[in-house]
Amino acid sequence: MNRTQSEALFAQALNYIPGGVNSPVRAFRAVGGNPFFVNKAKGARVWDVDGNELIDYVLSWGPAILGHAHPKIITAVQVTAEFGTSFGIPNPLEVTMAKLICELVPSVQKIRMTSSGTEACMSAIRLARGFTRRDKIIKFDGCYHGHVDSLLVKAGSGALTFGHPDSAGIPASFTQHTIVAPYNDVAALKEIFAANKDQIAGIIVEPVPGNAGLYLPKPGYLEFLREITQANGALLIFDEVMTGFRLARGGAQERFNITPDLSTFGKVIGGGLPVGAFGGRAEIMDCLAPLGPVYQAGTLSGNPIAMAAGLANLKELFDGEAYGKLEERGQQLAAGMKSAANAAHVPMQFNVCGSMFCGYFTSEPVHNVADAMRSDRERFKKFFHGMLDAGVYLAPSQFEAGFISTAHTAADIETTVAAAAKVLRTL
Ligand code: KE4
Repeated sequence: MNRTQSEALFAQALNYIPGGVNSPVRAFRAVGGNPFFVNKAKGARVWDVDGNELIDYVLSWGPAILGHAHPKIITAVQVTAEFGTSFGIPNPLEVTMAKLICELVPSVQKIRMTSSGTEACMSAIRLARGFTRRDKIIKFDGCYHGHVDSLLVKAGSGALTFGHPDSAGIPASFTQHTIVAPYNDVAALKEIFAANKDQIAGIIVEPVPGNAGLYLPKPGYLEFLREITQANGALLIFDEVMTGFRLARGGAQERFNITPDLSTFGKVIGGGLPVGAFGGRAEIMDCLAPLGPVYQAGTLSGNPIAMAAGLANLKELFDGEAYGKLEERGQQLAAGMKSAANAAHVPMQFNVCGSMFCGYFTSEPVHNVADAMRSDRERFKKFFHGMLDAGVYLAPSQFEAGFISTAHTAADIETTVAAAAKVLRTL
């Protein structure tokens, strides 16, 4: 595949941008080779600057749930931008967005917009600490909640990919109140609560972790998290930046029927523009400035264009059969990948939840990050590049989830599986 333009751009980028990228996972460090550059995307496809067409399963890491450049989103952005790009003054779209999310997610009685998922998660844990007047926060190994200083401890996503989950530049004092627990492990969490009686402000968790690949909560596990936080006066914070409005209209909390105290959102609610949000019980949210003592702010929070794009994304999602289609495609991809791996005699675990998925090269099931770390990453690298050369763009790391949009057709999935069948035979 000709990538001359991309190579030239990457060489240039390296002179001005650390690692040539504005976010580490884009750098292909986990799979080798250099990233390609994209300047056009439509539906389930992206085109790189050399004109190569790719079926895209990254979808900007989740926001493009309707596929890229959906006409309703493009129009919403164009029409809104005509009247200004940012006011720093309340605008009607912020109210429309807040009202819609509160209607769709029963656990959210009030919500505050931010400009990224990181900000949303950082603000949610500050709020949990302010509301409970406790300091300790529990997170799970392999889960990623953005590059929040106190949460970059055994993080997932890029941090995990680079194999040193704890980042440089974070004083030990910043993480002394962060406790890391193994995901899907009931006994371990019981011990942690017993050893930290009345000191835990909250648990922040990806209800379906998508930052060490993808694995699911074991049956009853999320219910257990709800019970143990309730019993200990700690808050349950669902980080739904990735799962929100993707795994169901009301997110993972609807799919698994759990009511968290706080939730964070991002990605889909911005329709591809910079956005995040955190929301939950009114008595907790009302601790936020200007009402309460927990400070939180943002110049572009509730930006009118991001709101317009997000509202267009959500409204289009909620009309018609979008969620049925996403479920169908996810099942079709999983079935196809599993049979292709069996036919090629390649051990593969293919985890799927709705329109999120991840294939691990291992014969053992993957229920947590320790299982994920045992997969064959060399095989993953070869598979990634084989699929890329076949015109299919998968996430450039074993420790990332893949995403399907409503623009992915059954034929696209068939094409993907056929390509995988060929590549798997070469592994
Ligand atoms: P942002 O700050 O990147 O908008 O959101 C952080 C975040 C928070 N919570 C969850 C569950 C997330 O998945 C993320 C960000 N996801 C990564 C993909 N694994 C973003 C991609 C990147 O870092 O470039």
